[in-house]
Amino acid sequence: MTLPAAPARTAATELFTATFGGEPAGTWSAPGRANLIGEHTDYNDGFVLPFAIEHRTHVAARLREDATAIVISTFDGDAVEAPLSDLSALFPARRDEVTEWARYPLGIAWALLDAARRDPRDVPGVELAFASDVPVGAGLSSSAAIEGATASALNDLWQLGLDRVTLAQAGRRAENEAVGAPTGIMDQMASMLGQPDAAIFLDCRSLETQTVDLGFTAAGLDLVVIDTNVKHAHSTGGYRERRAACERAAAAFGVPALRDVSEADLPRLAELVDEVTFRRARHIVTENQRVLDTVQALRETGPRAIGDLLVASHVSMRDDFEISVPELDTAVDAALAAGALGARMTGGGFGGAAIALVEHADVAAVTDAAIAAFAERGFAVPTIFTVTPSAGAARD
Ligand code: GAF
Repeated sequence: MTLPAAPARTAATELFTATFGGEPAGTWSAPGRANLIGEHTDYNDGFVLPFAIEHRTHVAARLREDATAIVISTFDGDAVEAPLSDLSALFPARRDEVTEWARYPLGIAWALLDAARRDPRDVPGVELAFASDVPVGAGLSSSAAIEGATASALNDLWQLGLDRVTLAQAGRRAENEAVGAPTGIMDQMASMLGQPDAAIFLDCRSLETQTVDLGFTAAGLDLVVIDTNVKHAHSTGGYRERRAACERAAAAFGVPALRDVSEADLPRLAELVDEVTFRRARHIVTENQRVLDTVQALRETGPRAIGDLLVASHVSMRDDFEISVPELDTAVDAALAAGALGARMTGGGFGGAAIALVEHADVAAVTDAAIAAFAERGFAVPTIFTVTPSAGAARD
């Protein structure tokens, strides 16, 4: 598929030429994602409904004569170099020796070779130059975009023949073991499998997916992102702690994952765990049901029917899972007060962005309301833009 030339694509190519000389063999790209609903359900074997956005990370890439991987990006000036045969010693044990951003592409190289059962000595080295227009730390998964772009490029250049789900699994492994963030697989699947004007309904246990038409444009709606500019990182405490609470609750209930607990089971679970652990679990159990209800509402009625589900999801994250921050609550409240049909924080939480489903004619009012509400509370100015459900990873 041919994508229109994006500024980041040009920047990646220019960085490639300035660093390595000559032309890349090609450029590949993968998108960030917004999650419509289904938060923290992925690592509980549950359901999610994300969609890829038009913001992409591009990589200009070429094989080398030797067996070295060299990566460079516009977001961190210095090139990072590693012999391919060293990758399995570096990851995961010695990942701290690798510059933080470079753990993503080098981690992908490691995870892909392992998934393809290829000896690193049997593949040529690579030169990779990255540029991105996915906002970093905004909860729009800039990390899955780097992983997806790298995985697509290396899968083609090394002729590994891996399918998209396997590429997504390699991305998650790189994120978990090479970067050290204990995330689920939602972001990588959304970035690999995204479709224009549709969300990806993913069962995180079976990894089966269905495409769900969103039809925002046809319904006269826009999906507005309100990036609070409060940065978050999932390798740090809060995300890990929430995950541990979910695992505790599942173990207390005697099931492999909270996917196996229904709303009817909640009173019994309440007797088995402490109050905080119970609320963490209740978020997951009710959020799984909200994903199923959202898919049904989209299919049977259309996007105007999902506003209340988005709001209920936010309330659950704010009060039960406690991963919102005042800036996200302010964004959601301001958007709703200005007429949004629904709004919620998106992504892992502790910062990042909220999304709001808004009548096309109300986008300016929602934008103004959010900016005014942030100013009133003395918060940093939010970055506000609309996103369009877009295609997944591809050779450009
Ligand atoms: C982050 C993680 F990377 C995802 O796997 C998911 O858990 C999400 O937070 C919360 O839904 O984006």
